[in-house]
Amino acid sequence: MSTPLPVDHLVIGSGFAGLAAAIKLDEDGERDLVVIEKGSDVGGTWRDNTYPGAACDVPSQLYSFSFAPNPDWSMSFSPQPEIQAYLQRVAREAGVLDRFVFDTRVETARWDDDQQRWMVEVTGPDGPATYAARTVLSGAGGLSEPKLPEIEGIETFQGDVFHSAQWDHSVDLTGKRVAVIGTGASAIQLVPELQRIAGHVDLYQRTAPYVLPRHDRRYSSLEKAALRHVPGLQKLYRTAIYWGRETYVPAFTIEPKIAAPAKRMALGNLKKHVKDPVLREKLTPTFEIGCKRILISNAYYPAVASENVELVTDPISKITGSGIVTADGTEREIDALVVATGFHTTDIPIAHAITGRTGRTLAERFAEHGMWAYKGTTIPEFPNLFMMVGPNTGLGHSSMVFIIESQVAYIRDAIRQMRTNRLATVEVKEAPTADFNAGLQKRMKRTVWTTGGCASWYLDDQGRNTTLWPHATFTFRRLLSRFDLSAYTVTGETAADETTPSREAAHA
Ligand code: N01
Repeated sequence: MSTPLPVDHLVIGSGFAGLAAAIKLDEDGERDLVVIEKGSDVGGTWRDNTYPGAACDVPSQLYSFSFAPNPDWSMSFSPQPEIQAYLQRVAREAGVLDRFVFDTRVETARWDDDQQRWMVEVTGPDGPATYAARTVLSGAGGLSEPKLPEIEGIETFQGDVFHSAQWDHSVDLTGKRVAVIGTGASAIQLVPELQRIAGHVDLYQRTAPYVLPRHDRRYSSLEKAALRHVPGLQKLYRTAIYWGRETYVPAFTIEPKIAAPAKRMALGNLKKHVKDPVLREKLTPTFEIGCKRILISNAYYPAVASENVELVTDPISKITGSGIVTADGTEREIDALVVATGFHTTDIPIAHAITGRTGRTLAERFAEHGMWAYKGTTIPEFPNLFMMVGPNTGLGHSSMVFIIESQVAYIRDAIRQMRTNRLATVEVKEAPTADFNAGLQKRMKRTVWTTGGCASWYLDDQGRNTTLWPHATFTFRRLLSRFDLSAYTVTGETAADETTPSREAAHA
């Protein structure tokens, strides 16, 4: 076995979260840091989701780092290639890329209580390696592991088949008969693109979503110049969008009736674009708006109403070598199959890879009570582990970048306090974690995600919402504004900690 490489901080993933952590820790002078990234580039979900039509449904001005404003967004809702290019540029300009290790996967991370370090096994192009890290910051993402549908016979299909998050650009779907399974946020973006090029599209819908109009527009050169040159303008614009979005929170978390105008708007959008009453009926949601993610598109309903698209609502019973069979016995032949069936959200793969102080994996710990964490970030039994986009940090209404920056601020403060107080470890206590989560789950009872009459990826198999944040995002920011050491059990540094060579020294 190779000698472990000592490192102060090991970050998993280089999406928005991993990148923000690397940049901000670097600014704090925490230079002994490595970012392990399984892909060949930065970007996370924005690197992976390259399906046609992929774009953000949160306004670009807010869906970007507060510390790296971009006056050059072309549209009010950015397309995926622009977000990916933005992240590449931010990483390059921050000068942190020399600490990124690409094409390398974290296999396991195990807490070694004697050494008070995380032993992190990775596999990269040169084979396996081990890091001995003081802290691990996971930015592995909540929507990173594609979820494939468990449908009888899917493995026997002879044509091309791929998940929306693993789009196979080598397959030309022009003129082909294509089936799409799923009608979530990804599907509604890719279906209009497929409809334009495919010969025929069968769209398999299990649950009809609410789809609002997408108020998207191109920024003029004048607007871009103003955002670039007028002091404070872009910040003001971002702030206005932020507060506009926060006004949605009560409709999700307190009283769904407040969302009645949004519901009317979505049904009006459907009525405007779909004239056939039978099709319209099939596309009409049967649950409260907000229970599932509210989608936005101007192109989806017109695409579904097109001649070359069939909306199939009969349940799928099996997939054959050449088509899909529904419960009524109909088989529809296809050349290619796109599964837009979402992600593993409440059973995140990284939880199986991380083993804490007591010898239990995160997944085993979560099995007790569902995914949980203190302030979405730290977990009892897992010293010096910080999760970004952890349990109950997801949003249905605003930008995850705001949440990520709040968590990064909390983690920076933790690391600062560890340095100042010469602490080797910080581990959140059980009681504050249990209290925090009891409060969240109590609050969940009245949210539309619980009362709205739908099944969604927000809920785990016990019906607990372990994914979303049920308050305003400014509440989250306030809660994480300072690392509250009193909620943690700590141990002091030993002489050995002080003499550990830096990673650079170990490499030299
Ligand atoms: O996945 P989803 P997604 N047979 O889980 C259906 C983010 N995102 O990739 O509703 C048949 O929402 C399932 O049906 P049902 C965003 O947070 C953001 O679309 O469960 N159907 C559903 O229709 C989003 O919420 C952007 O009944 C099956 C669909 O597949 C999250 O990613 C863009 C099935 C899955 O929808 C996930 O979105 C895209 C089966 N066996 C995504 N299994 C932005 O713009 C599942 N389905 C920022």
